[in-house]
Amino acid sequence: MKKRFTLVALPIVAAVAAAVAAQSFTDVKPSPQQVAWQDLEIGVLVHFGPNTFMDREWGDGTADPKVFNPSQFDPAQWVAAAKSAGANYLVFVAKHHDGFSLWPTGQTDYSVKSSPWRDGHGDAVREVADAARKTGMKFGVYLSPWDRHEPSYKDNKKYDDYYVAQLIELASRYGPLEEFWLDGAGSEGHVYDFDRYVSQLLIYQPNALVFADAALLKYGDIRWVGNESGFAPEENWNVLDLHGYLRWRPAEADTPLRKDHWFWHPNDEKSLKSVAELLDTYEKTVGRGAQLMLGLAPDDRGLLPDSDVKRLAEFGAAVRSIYGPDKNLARLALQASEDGAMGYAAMLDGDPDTFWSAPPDSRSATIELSFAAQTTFDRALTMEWLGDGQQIEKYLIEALVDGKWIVLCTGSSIGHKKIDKFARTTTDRIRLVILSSAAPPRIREFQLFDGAAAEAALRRP
Ligand code: FUL
Repeated sequence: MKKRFTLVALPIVAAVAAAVAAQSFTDVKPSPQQVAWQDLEIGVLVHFGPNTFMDREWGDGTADPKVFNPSQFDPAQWVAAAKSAGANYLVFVAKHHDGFSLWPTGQTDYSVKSSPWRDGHGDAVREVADAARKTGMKFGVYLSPWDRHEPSYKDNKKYDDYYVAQLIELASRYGPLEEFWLDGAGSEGHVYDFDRYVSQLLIYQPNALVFADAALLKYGDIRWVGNESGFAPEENWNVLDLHGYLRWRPAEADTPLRKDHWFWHPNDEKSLKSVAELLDTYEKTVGRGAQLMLGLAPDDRGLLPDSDVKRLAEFGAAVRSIYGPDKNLARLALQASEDGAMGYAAMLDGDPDTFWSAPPDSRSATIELSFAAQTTFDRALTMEWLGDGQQIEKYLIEALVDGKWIVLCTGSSIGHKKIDKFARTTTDRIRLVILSSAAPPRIREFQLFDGAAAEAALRRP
């Protein structure tokens, strides 16, 4: 469970707040890096270290480095498994709270250098980064501020120097970092110089996005969703308002593949989440415009257990069996486009790089689509174009059944992606009605799926 950082920078926040007082949520725009990151949708967070060998979640910093000795360390296997689940980036825990560094840092001997693994010449960060990039996956690191081993931790200033030196090593040696994790656990009471940390990071990695909890709004680019159970709120805005300080901070929902366990533990197969649970998590994270960050835990061999590899592949297949591009029934509307659906081609073409925009100055829209034949579906997927900020505030989806328009679902925010499930419906006409929007509504994609049969099959034991 995360504990929050204590915010010590309120005067700065207040000053900036005054400068942006006139802003509203819908004025704030994402950076190009945030837009690209949100398109990644699924990532994995890999925990591996002395804890893996000691049946522990939180090491106290006293573990003998000699315990770290995986016999079959193979990050290519982790990456392949992550890809099969649909993940597009990987964040590696380079140092957890126990202070053990998974790369040969020059700042301490408490690292892989003092372990028997690769005779003390290994560099796990390098091997993981290389394996990820080889397959086109983006790479990032987690460097725990809380350090239960490092003696200088007692002295704020000295520890800042230590942390910054480690951060510079990671930021300058391993190529582009997509995401940098600032985890807040255990740190209450300790004062960190976040201004210095983040400015140093950005010198070496100007495009890196910092993950942090909402209390660190000034330093983060991505916000912790607020739980580790794998869900985002149904109404999910990308902008956060901290006492008048408004910033685009998309949510990342981190949750482990094995319930409550970020590190591997022996005889723990029972905690592996089922495909149905993972699918539910997907729909409540990605399907609510947040990023899904799935925790993976290689075992003491340095491999993901077969059960986990299998589950990741099953999860990826389940998502594709329901939401795969070949299952998108809205494309049929495009094909049956004589009544003008062509005007909506950009939102029906399955290509999120194109979007449909309502006319300038409009604040609502009714998008009506006809199918050539009666069509049955039970869920919709809508993506808002966010380049100019998040605008849509209220919408509903309706179908014409027996000559009457019936409401299938209603919603507030749409954001990056919204999945709405409703009663299975057969119709040849459907409407997406944007009831209110702060600027002309813009839709990247509107898709329809008939997922009930595939979902029932997944839930069968
Ligand atoms: C938490 C940590 O305390 C856990 O051990 C884990 O690293 C998780 C992802 O973040 O705050």
